[in-house]
Amino acid sequence: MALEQALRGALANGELDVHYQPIIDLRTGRVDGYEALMRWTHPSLGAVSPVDFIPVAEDTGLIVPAGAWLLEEAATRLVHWRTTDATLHVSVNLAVRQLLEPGLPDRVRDILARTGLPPAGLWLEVTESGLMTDLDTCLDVLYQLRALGVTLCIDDFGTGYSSLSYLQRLPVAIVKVDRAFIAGVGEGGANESIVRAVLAMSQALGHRVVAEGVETAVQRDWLHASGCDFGQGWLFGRPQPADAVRRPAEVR
Ligand code: G
Ligand code: G
Ligand code: MN
Ligand code: NA
Repeated sequence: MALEQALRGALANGELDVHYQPIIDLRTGRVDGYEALMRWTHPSLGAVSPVDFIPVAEDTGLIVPAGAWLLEEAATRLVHWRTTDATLHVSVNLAVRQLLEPGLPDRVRDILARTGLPPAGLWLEVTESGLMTDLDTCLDVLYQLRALGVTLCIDDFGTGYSSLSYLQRLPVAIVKVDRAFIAGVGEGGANESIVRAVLAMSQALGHRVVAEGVETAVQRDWLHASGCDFGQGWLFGRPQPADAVRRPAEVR
């Protein structure tokens, strides 16, 4: 189909780009790192939403070369940014297709070696729903990745299984709470008890928590007061091209 044909040429034609969205340490208000998000601008279609092209990239397997390109691009960028702030991290989404591709841990190890990014400076995000397609194989790969020293995150938490026993089996250090649950917190919304439960569960397992989709100061303050470690969302900054991104020096 048309999108698939167009996407096949995107990587070779230099149509892919990376935007970066800041992830804020809620205790200090400082930028702790960035999530790298893939963007595609086709010469005639214009900007194609990741919501439309990521699933196509996954189905066709194009996510494997595109994801490898993104990993290297983001790691290279971070090494550059770390010359002025040596603690910054970059967080990269991994589709299940990438996890299941043999050799991912080797690829990640190569990229870390070539770019010089310390392993802990790389966060890798996987979704609950993705892992469920082949949990045993995914777990095996996740353990290999963790052995490299990278930081693993469960993304979109709350939208899938989200059980305590499931979370306990995953070798992750970070839980990213889906933005659907962040709406209305601080205003007495029903989500408050859900987010409190996720925070308690994560803390019990020793995981740190990122709240996604933080749009207001009220949400930020409630999350901070409730013990959430990090926030990400339009309040702090939208995903932007590397040269436009908010840098850590701008304390807010
Ligand atoms: O950035 P928003 O920017 O619109 O992204 C929409 C969706 O696309 C999100 O669910 C996000 O996780 C996903 N996405 C963005 N970039 C990547 C990527 O590089 N890899 C994968 N697997 N998903 C991505
Ligand atoms: O699925 P994932 O969480 O990786 O994708 C993040 C998506 O959420 C991106 O599309 C990004 O543009 C979007 N996003 C980031 N911050 C906000 C926010 O504060 N509000 C809303 N509505 N969307 C956001
Ligand atoms: Mn993500
Ligand atoms: Na998410």
